[in-house]
Amino acid sequence: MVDVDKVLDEAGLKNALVRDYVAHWAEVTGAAAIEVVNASDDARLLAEAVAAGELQEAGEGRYYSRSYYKDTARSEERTIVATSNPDDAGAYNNWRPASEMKPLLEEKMRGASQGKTMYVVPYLMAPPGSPLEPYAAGVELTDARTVVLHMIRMARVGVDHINNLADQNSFVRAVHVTGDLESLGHGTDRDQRYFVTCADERTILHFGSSYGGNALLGKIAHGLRQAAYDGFASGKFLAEQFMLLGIVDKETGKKHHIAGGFPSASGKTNLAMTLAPDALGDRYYVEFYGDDIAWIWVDETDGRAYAFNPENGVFGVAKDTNEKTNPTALDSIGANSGAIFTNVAYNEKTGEVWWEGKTKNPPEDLDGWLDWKGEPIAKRGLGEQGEPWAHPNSRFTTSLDNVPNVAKDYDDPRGVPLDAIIFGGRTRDREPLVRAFTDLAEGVYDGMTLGAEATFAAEGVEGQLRYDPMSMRPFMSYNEGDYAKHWLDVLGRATDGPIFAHVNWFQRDPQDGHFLWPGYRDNLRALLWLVDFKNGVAKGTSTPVGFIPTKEELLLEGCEVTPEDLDTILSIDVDRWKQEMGFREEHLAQFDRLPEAIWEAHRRVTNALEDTDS
Ligand code: OXD
Ligand code: MN
Repeated sequence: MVDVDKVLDEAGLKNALVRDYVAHWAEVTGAAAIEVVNASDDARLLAEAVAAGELQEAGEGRYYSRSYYKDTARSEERTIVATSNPDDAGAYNNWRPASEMKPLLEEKMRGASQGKTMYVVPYLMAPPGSPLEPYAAGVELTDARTVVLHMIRMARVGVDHINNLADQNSFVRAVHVTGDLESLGHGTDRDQRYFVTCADERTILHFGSSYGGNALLGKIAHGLRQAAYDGFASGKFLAEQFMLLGIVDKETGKKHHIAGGFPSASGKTNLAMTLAPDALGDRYYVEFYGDDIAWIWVDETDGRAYAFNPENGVFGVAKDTNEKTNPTALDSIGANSGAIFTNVAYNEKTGEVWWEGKTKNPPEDLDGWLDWKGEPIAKRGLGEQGEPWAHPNSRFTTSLDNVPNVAKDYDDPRGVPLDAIIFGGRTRDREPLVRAFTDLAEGVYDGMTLGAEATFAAEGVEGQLRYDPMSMRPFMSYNEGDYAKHWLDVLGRATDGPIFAHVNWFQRDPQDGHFLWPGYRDNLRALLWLVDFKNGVAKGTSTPVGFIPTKEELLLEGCEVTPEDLDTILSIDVDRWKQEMGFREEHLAQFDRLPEAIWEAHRRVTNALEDTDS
């Protein structure tokens, strides 16, 4: 048996409730050793992971790892929110009673870390000193060293974060046990994996993975699911899967902040890290705050909404990250960044890494290249030639201070005042470049009906979206009707609240399929219009679905877009919109307790469309 008290004393871990929690799970999991982690342990842990073969060196000061090949993505179907209140059940949160799930998970975890070290990772999901700090502390217990190294990059890690809590009990208990990955029955009816957030007890129990959001519990499980629940239970804040950026006007010195939700594969990380287009670079500078999570609240003393990114790093999708799509990301994972790559292709002779879309073609010389499963590319049979080298969900992990345009005030505990909240899906028709709403209920309604095209037509009806309310579908931790009401309540307190808008970079020509808008850095032009619109400088054109820029209001200098394409993306297709309203009605009807204000917004838009000629 490990002498838990001795280890915790030596580590200076004083919080008595954390000590009880660690002792309990040390006994349950049967771990052979316990180690308390601070961020300053990073270099030693990296060296140990390399020596143990868990990481390989990928050039100077960069690292490479592979997960078990069936353990590559967040597993929504195995993810459960468990509470003692059945009213918490919603359409998406796979609600179960806590009384059923907690004993089940304890049973799965019993003895499952035998022979391993249980790392105690005290962390904070907020800039220290933030008004939301009482919701941000946690202690992850994990039996995987690579998970610890990821947590050090993605959160603020160290014992001080929990020793000094004003309320010593205000930490999230987050237990991660890897399990025997090869015998978990992934995707079968004997699947042993469970990823459970016991939200009303602030306890997270994840069993059966060592990858991504299934294992780094500060990120999604705490930063989104638990925090969203805490925000609702306290009535104080929102926790959303949003990016956060700032736009500095160098001429006037003014700065505006925009947060936004995008379903997966809609370019959220690229937008968060964007730079101004060359032609506008003398005047505008874009600052990065975060690419995945924002916590938002209203300061009633000045009536403004504020936001911060609770994370300390970026866990970015590698696929298609390149000089054009995201040069900032490439700069943040260079030599000596300490970046960790997972499930990309790796050259065991040179330490280089590669993923689909990093360059147009894969490296020509196959010598030393291994695919994400560790198989030599040069030995691939004919039938495997077209197989991807990297897994589509392969990742890079790097800390915020490696991002070249990270905002100077990214860890300001007061957060930054929010000027706009945007939603953006991937839609090949119907959705204009940008449409803005001045009404809170219409903004929340737009978020609740956010979606992206199904990747395969077979997944749904032609033209129908896979709805992903607020880009939170996989992270909803309580009932969606209550969630919409909570949005209205929180932001309803603002007297100078953010404007809302919907953006779409992905309209295509129906004939030849080309994208009508160049995208990437040019997307800033739509955001600049939105800022002008909020400030009353641009007036836009009123349509049933919001205000759309006029051509003259968009800053188009140096932008390669044809006048015809511009006409299309600055207008609305009334017939397609009418069809969409029918789909939306069905989608919203699945949520009980949806506030009347949201239904009213839906009816207002529907009626306005009915009154408009096609
Ligand atoms: C996600 C992530 O899975 O951000 O959404 O990792
Ligand atoms: Mn995410």
